[in-house]
Amino acid sequence: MAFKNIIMEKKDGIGTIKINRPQALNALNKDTILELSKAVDELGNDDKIKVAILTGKGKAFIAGADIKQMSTMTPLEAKEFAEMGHGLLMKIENSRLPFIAAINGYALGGGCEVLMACDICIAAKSAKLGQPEINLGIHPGFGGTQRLPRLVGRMKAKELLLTGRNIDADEACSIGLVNSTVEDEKLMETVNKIAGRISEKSKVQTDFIKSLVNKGVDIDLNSACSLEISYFASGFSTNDQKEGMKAFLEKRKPVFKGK
Ligand code: DAK
Repeated sequence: MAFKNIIMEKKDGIGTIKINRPQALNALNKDTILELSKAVDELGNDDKIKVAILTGKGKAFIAGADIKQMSTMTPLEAKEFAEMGHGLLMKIENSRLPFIAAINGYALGGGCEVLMACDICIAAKSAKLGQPEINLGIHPGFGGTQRLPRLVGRMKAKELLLTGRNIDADEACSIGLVNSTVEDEKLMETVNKIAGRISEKSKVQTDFIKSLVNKGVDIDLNSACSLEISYFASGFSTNDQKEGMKAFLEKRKPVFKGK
């Protein structure tokens, strides 16, 4: 389908979604959230796609939810808007595809919340991240009060949420909010390299791993380990397991078919 606020590309098993509202620093209005939702569905339903990249055009990844649009919302409209945002982030989190966030600039408010729903996050050195909602007299509405403490711990999360202080990419990396930082001009090359590497793996297993980690961290260790045992066993019904082990024994590179 044709999109207005995003650009989607598919190449070599990698689906790239670029948010394309640079005039508003890629702020998330309702239309953009809907388009992102459709794009996430489309990539997830495309058998050829193994991994997705999310990035922004211009100097922002996403500078937050659209403040102009939010400024006149009634409580009911705010609820619907928050539900839309949560729906999108759950879709990314529950997608079979690993999502890599390429943070090319500002990732504030809703933008920081989007990156936290992704699986791997690489930031350009010049990126700025944070949850500045408190400066607008609100608190995060797309999961920031929940995912941030799970990622960086309660104390650090509360400091960032309560002060609304933005941090640079290196600090974000030091607290575990992003995986690594790279020089700005190396961002897409680095992210594409990681995506390329993942795209060669068994997509059954990339799906299992993502799902096990996401489900496992929210339940007790015993139940989580039982879940791992059952996924592990079902992996042995796949051709990819047979191919992976056969290739090892034959001293060659495996060719995974995702079955
Ligand atoms: N929304 C709408 N427009 C935005 C925007 C945003 N979040 N961020 C920037 N823009 C627009 C600016 O208004 C400006 O538009 P024009 O004036 O040219 O028409 C254009 O983008 C360029 O921005 P600046 O001129 O400000 O650019 P600078 O380089 O000077 O500054 C900046 C960049 C990122 C420091 C600054 O733009 C800024 O502080 N932006 C706002 C950052 C922010 O506060 N982000 C958090 C947004 S709040 C909820 C649902 C969701 C949420 C909360 C509750 N419920 C329903 C309960 C989520 C909330 C948020 O994300």
